[in-house]
Amino acid sequence: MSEAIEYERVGDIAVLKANNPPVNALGMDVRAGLIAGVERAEAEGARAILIYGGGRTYFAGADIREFGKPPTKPYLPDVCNRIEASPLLVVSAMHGTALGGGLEIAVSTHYRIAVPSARMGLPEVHLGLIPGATGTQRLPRLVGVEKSLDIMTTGRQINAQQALELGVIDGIAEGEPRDIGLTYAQELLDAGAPRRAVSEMPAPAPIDFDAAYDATLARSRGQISPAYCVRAVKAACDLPFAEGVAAERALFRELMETDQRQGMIHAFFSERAVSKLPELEGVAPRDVNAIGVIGGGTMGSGIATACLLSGLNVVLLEMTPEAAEAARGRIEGNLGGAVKRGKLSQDKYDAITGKALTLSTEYAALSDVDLVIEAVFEEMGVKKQVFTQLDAVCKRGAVLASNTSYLDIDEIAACTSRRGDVIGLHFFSPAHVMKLLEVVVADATAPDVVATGFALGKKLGKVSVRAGVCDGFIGNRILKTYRTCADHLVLDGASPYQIDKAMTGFGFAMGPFAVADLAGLDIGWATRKRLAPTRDPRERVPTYPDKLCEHGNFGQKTGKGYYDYAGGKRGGVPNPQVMELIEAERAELGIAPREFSDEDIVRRYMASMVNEAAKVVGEGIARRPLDVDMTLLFGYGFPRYNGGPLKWADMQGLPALLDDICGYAEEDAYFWQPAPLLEQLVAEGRSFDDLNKEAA
Ligand code: T1G
Repeated sequence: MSEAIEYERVGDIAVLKANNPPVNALGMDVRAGLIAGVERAEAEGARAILIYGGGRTYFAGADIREFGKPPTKPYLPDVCNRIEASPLLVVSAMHGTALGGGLEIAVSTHYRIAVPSARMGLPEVHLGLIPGATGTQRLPRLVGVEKSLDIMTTGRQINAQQALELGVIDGIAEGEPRDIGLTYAQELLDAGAPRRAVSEMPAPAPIDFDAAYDATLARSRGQISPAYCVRAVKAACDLPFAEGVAAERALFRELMETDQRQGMIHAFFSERAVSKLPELEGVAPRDVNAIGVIGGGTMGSGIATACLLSGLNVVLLEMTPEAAEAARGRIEGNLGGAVKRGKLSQDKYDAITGKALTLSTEYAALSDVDLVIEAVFEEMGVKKQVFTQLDAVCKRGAVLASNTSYLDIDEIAACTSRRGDVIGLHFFSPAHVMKLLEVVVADATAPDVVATGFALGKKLGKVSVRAGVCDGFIGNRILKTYRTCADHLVLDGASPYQIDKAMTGFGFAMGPFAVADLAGLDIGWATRKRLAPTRDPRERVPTYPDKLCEHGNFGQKTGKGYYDYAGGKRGGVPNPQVMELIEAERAELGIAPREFSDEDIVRRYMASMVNEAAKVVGEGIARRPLDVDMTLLFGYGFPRYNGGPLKWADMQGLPALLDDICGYAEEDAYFWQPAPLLEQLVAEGRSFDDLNKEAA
């Protein structure tokens, strides 16, 4: 018997306990162990079988590490069908997160009980797949088409109470899974309960599947697996069970071969790998219980909100009592949103805004905090003043962090007597919502301070990425390049609106010009002015965006930018002044505008992103290609099903991309200088993924 499934007899009940930490993934040994356990129970004359998970959870799904490799027997659908076909009464006792194949195993058993904290779901769409072990055929029989499609196409988890109300489980009981399972199985035996095979239940009532397919595709922003769920569930209505399972298998296998599946599984593992830094192994973070935040503007109050929501005490410093109260208002507004969304109880809201938050105008109030995050005006002189004060008042060992989005952390550290304690913690607005945190490591930053930055990121529920010091670190540096590429496309003939449409077609939620309107055009304007004195004369920099700002058009915050929001239409309508400015500039530059297809636009935009990303990795600003991928996914809305720009590049083929870049360089050699790392990988026939593997 495989130790992945431990076998035990308790009276008439055979107990199969999963023992495959950390999440009882349904790897080959587990699958084989389940079948062997069922067969042994039947051979020994048991009357019932109890299946549950040892450790932290019932089966959390198929073993994702097996995907992309040749499937090994026994296949999971066959395991599910074999469990259900047993003449014995088969019971599941569920805890933790029964997900994907885990829930498919559970609904193949005849009865299901769960502890109150159990959660379950079919999250396969988050991996670019659909449930592939009969879930699309059994769940609709249990809960109906519409409820099962909601669970499958969103991939969301449901809690035990919701599962009970839906009919996914039969009961909820306090206690250890083994104990509540044995009790329930014995009750069923004593009551003479019949086997209850879900596959023998009547096919679910159909819906308008064409409409459901189209609606699902429309809201999936280019991702295809949610709509494939609709096709699989349709098979559950149209076909006998066994044929429905075959139809599901065919759809599953089709998706297994897609780039979207590759991209999303890359994202799944990279999201976990990105905060695992070999150089931090064995390095203990410093204790952080009380945080100081300096500056209560949008960023400062967002950061304070994130810390408060994570149970940390916060001392927020502002210049005046009025500014401090305004910050409190922003924080209470942020928290109030969480209460409205049911993410925060009123009691917790009261505790946070009552005790955990302290406002002050005196630096002395920071004398006892463990870590300070500065979020004041983005000007080096102001930052240096703040850090000089912090150096004077903060206790020894306090970590001094700046939330700056591009300024030099080494220069900031140099104005203190404790350079080892200084680090960058770059949050993204809104800081209590956006998951990305760039942990910017300066030359002198101590390893335990880096570890503290990552520990804080984990506590705040962030995806933390280690970044080196350069203008814009990882994300904003790459953003500046692909935004410039978009500006060049506009000068040469494309319109901002065509570019936005092309990039939303690629999978971004918003195109670059709509994003600029959202963030505020004055930010880019200030950056261009800041960089102008040191700009290389070969750099093509359009002037139409500056003219747009000079007319007071800063985007959504002023009601007009690339788009005009006056009509209240979501997303606004094109602002006619923009094309006038663009056409005037083209005329001034003697540019005859040319046609670009959407494909041309995507190709250039992405080539510029990949090229700069390769420079960022090559220079060591990002440790690995996956660090760039996670930065773009969690901070810049890069479509998850493409895995990230460098995963996408690998799937496109690096030689073709390099050829494109060399071709574009003939038009503008300065902007399109190929990244040395990209040239090296192409010369050596390697991929960015190879670098990820080497760095693991
Ligand atoms: N396979 C392999 N490894 C897995 C895994 C899985 N399904 N789930 C987690 N891990 C690893 C993870 O990489 C990490 O490894 C460690 O376990 C802890 O995970 C046929 C096709 C269960 C909610 O999509 O959602 O079934 O980094 O850090 O925050 O229809 O893991 O320590 O080396 O995330 O407590 C469907 C995916 C699969 C569930 C726990 N199931 N996992 O979260 O820990 S497809 C899923 C999760 C499928 C069938 C289809 C979460 C979790 P390491 P963690 P956590």
